Amino acid sequence: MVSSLLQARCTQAGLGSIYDKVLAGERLSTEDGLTLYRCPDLHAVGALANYVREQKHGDRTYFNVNQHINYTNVCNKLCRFCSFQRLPGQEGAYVMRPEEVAQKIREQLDEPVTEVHVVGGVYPRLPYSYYLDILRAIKEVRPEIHIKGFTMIELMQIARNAKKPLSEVLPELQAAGLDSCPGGGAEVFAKRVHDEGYHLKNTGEQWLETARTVHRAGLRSNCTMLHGHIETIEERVDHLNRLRLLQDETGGFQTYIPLSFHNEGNEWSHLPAPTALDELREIAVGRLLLDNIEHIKAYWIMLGIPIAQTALSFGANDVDGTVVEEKIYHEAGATTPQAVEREELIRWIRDAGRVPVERDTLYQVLWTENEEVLA
Ligand code: V47
Repeated sequence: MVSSLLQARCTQAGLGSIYDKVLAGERLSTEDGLTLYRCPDLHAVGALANYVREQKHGDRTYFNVNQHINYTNVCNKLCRFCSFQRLPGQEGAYVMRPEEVAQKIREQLDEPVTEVHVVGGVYPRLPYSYYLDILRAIKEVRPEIHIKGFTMIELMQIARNAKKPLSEVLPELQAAGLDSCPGGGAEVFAKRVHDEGYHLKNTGEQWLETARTVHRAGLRSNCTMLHGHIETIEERVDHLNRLRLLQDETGGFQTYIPLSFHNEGNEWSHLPAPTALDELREIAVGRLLLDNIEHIKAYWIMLGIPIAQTALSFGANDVDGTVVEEKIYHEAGATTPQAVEREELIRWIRDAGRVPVERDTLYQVLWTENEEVLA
């Protein structure tokens, strides 16, 4: 949108001073964040976020060819929003042996997969050696693959099992094959939400401290916020502020992914799930408040394809990847496919009026049909 039109739209929507700050490259405040959440004109919020997206990335929209491995669903954290977890011995509980993990990688050898996303439940009976073994098993089958593995909560448990500080464990995980970390498990940092929804899990402070240690070890990671359940907009802005502060300090976050609550098969099934409009607003607010995080991901598995496409005009510049066998959202009621072909992903991005760019996990460009967009 031409900036005078955008200015008029924002002024009309009560976002005049936020528009001025965004154009001047000034950081938005907590109050600005609340204004963006309260603004009835979602399209004005989205247009402003789209302006920032296009300033930073033009039409470029990143995707990768990736595979998910959820090595266990056994978990002792009993998070009320989670549909994936099982207790030991419960029907459907599983732990994959390292050979089974290797087999999953082997099954995709004919595909141009560049990343494997490895996460699981927190199961304290798994010895430290198990985690090293699954990393090694993956790299043995596909040495060049990038392993994006273990959320902050898994890393805390791995260090506990290793009986060593995380700063000593990380180099060993890296030597076994770990290349970066995903952004899950952050939920909402506020203590009230933590205590009501996931009191056995790491606190917000512990998640942030673990991410700090990960970044200091030279690993990049992503970050998330699980929105649309019992949290307030004040608690969302607080969460985003805390991510922004840590990013100022470490610069280690690559991508922010707002995760929208899915309400099937968990203890919060009575709560209404967020609407498409809530999801688009979350993408836009993330883009506007997180001025120091380069990439905003519209995770298509969670949003569905039409909303992910729309999100590409509300601030998002990444759609995640081909995925291959997503479990966490499908247990919670997602109706999207569990995987998509690379060509189809490219077509969706094109159909949304953007230019597809295949990346590796660290955003090195691997392919694009239009080199001009990279200039
Ligand atoms: O940690 C669990 C969330 C996360 C539900 O880093 C739920 O590139 C909604 O973090 N409704 C896992 N959310 C997914 C995740 C992720 C996904 C894609 C890419 C990346 C990345 C990270 O999903 C969990 C939790 O925060 N979650 N249950 C649910 N019912």
